[in-house]
Amino acid sequence: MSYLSQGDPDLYAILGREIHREESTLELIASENFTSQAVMEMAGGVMTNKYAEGYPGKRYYGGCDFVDEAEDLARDRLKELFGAEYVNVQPHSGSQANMAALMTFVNPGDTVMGLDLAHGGHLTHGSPVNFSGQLYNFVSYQVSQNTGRVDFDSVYKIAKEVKPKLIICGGSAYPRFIEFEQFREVADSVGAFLMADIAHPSGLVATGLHPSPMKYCDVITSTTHKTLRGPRGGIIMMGKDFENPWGKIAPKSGRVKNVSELLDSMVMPGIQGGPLMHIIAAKAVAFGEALMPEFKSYTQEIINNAQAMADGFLKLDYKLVSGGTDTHVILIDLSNKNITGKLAENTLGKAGITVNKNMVPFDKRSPFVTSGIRVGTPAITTRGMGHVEIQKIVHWIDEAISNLNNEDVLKRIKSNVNNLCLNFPIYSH
Ligand code: DSN
Repeated sequence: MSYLSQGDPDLYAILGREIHREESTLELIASENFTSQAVMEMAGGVMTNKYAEGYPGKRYYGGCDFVDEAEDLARDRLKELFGAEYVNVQPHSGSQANMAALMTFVNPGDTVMGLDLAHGGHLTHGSPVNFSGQLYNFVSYQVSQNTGRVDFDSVYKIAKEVKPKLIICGGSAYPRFIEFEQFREVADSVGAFLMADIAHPSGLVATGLHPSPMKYCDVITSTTHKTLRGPRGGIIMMGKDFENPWGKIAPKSGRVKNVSELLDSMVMPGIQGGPLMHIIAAKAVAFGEALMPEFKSYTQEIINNAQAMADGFLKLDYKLVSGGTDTHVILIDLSNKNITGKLAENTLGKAGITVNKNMVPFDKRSPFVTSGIRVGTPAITTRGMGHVEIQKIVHWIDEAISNLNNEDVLKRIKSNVNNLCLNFPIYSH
């Protein structure tokens, strides 16, 4: 019996359509994944009922014994997963995590450097339409046109010129390992703090398949739902806590000794109220899963699949930003294929393949049109797809892009996609 089908048939039908979409199409959005049923059970469970402003042992509400246990477990598992001395598991999202970290380390008006959005950065790394670009004086650095990788000569030059208080490394569409060590050298050369946003590769970092930022960065933020395969949410970590260097005052608690206390108080009460305890508990479930040996094999397979996919595209004369990938992300520059990112996204959608249009470095088109698409392998790898399926998928993507206006071809690909998906069920129950 489904309570939803009885109580709200409209939403039950909508949910059914979404389940069908997820089951019957190929999810290649690099930031999406399919959580385990255990994670979903916790995320859909009774802890959604509980108010628990504060932190374990120091709440503003009674009745927090069991949510305290869940949050403590989430924090302990996360520390173990990344080798972090400090963690905060309360941010509702990656953007909230970034907001709390920025508000702790810099003041409004301060200069901060971040990767240009069109070069693989993120909205919260200084986009003028985001709080980050509005509150702080962001100066963007870019990738080199030749290599598609961060242009460190230029990063040094900009840093010397603008003397940032903080530099953010990482982003949303950077297919290569984030160069934490090199960024540390730049940050040290100008006395800046270094923040890593590992929202995309965090699952790969957790399993040692991507370098770790812990010893290089002052603060690290991430989401929990991409390669880490947890519920939607954010986290903040520090490899090592350190003394509050500015004598900053924390909201509510006043003067505090360590940066960890500032970060905690900036998350709550600084920018958030009641934590989402059902999500925090579901994060704990996901961190437990990520500590299992099977998770390392899974993340290795994500990378194998992405590299096989990149090779397949290169053979078909697709231009890949940076020439390939070290991770789960491939950024395809479609300018030699005579199709915009927007049209490619729509066309592939008709063929049952979900991707997102994406700006490419030095893109002349707007973010609503773009010259590229971003594809990623975390979700199809969770389904168990491997090398054989990757070859088919690359072929179908190319066939669809080459037959934009041929509805029959698109329909045939959709039916092939559907048949393939039937062999890789996500939620068999
Ligand atoms: N929207 C996320 C992504 O797709 O990478 C970043 O916030």
